[in-house]
Amino acid sequence: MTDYFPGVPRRIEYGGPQSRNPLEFKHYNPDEVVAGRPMRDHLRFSVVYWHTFSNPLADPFGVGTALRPWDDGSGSLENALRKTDVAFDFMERLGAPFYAFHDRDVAPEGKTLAESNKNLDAVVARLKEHQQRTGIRLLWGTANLFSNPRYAQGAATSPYVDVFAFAAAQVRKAIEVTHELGGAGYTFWGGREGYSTLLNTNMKRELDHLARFLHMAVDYKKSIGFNGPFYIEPKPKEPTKHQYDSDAAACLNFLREYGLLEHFKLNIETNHATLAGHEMQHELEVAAAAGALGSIDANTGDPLLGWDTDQFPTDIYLTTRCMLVILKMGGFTTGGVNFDAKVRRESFEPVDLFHAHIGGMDAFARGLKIADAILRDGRLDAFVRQRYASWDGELGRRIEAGQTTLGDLEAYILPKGDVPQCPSGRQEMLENLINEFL
Ligand code: XLS
Ligand code: NI
Ligand code: NI
Repeated sequence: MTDYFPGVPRRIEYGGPQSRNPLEFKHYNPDEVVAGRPMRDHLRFSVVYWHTFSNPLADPFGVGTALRPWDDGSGSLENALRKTDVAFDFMERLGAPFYAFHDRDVAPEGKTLAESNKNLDAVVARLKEHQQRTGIRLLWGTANLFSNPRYAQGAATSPYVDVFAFAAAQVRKAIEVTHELGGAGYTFWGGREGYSTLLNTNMKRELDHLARFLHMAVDYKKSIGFNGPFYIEPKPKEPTKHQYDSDAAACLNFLREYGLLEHFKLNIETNHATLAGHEMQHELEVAAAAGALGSIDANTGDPLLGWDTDQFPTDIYLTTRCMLVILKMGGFTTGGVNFDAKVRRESFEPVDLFHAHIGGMDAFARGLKIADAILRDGRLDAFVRQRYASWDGELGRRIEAGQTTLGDLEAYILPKGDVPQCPSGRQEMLENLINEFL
């Protein structure tokens, strides 16, 4: 096979923090044990097919700039097959243990659903060979229910029943091939499941349909013996004005309301959290508190651009806070750190794909080491424990156990007159404490 990455070594090595080689890891050392597990198993890095191998780097003001010499832009099956070879070459050099794809990233859409399925089967056979040869695994699969014009008004929430049926058939196939490839999970991102205006929208009916759609997916998953979790990926807007899966709390409420919670976890994406007006740590904690933190789409936005710029994460403060939540929940099981991120339009060369992933992997490796050090140090946790210590007394325990009434609490507090001054929250001290470890 042609070497499409000249100058890039067959394997990106760990050079250590002193290395000045842009094609070496400074912090990601896959075999190094942190908090009882090798870094590789903590982080479970995954490369996304769509941004890394299928994104031409266009923006609303200009065409794609990406130089991808292996891609003839033809949309032929042959081109798609060649792309799989390059994708696995890339992932092998990077040492990424996982990847993720949409059905339409890997195989061209045909004129009919049957033709699209046939294309997909051909590519999946090749992906399977590559997986077996390299040991690289599928973190999750998904269906693209947003690019084709038929989905302009939604897929599972389309006002038109034939569109719903088409989407259902497409998802059936996407779950089937995910299972065929041994995928660890399957993701639903509701790209166009929302609205542009409520004037033409029956929201209640659309939400009922979405729930029916997901229930059928659960039934199908059981019928073929696919045991991986389903993930919902929250995002509040873009492309629609309002997406129903707007944030972690909204997703959890929807899943509970429709009796779907036991079948789903959440796949939390940093830039989506920002668009929802939350910090990533907030979204992770909401999901983790519900026992539903499944996986993350690791990227970041630009604070000065209010859209889903999907940049590679390089901010150590951000990755540290992600890893604090993930370590505290005991680490990933089926999920991982999936780079749903793209290089900038200005970074159009193939080697930029390496720089981007190496930087993201190093940022998460550092975040992991720093979070582990903060947890071992224990002062942060001790502070939070102490802050709630009054709840560990007799009264707190009784309230938490549901053994008190408002009247009991009135009888308790009345003789005291008022509550004495509460201790300081010490935010600045704790921010400084985190910085000790950075
Ligand atoms: C888009 C989403 C998408 C999902 C997969 O904003 O992040 O890439 O992860 O459909
Ligand atoms: Ni995503
Ligand atoms: Ni996104």
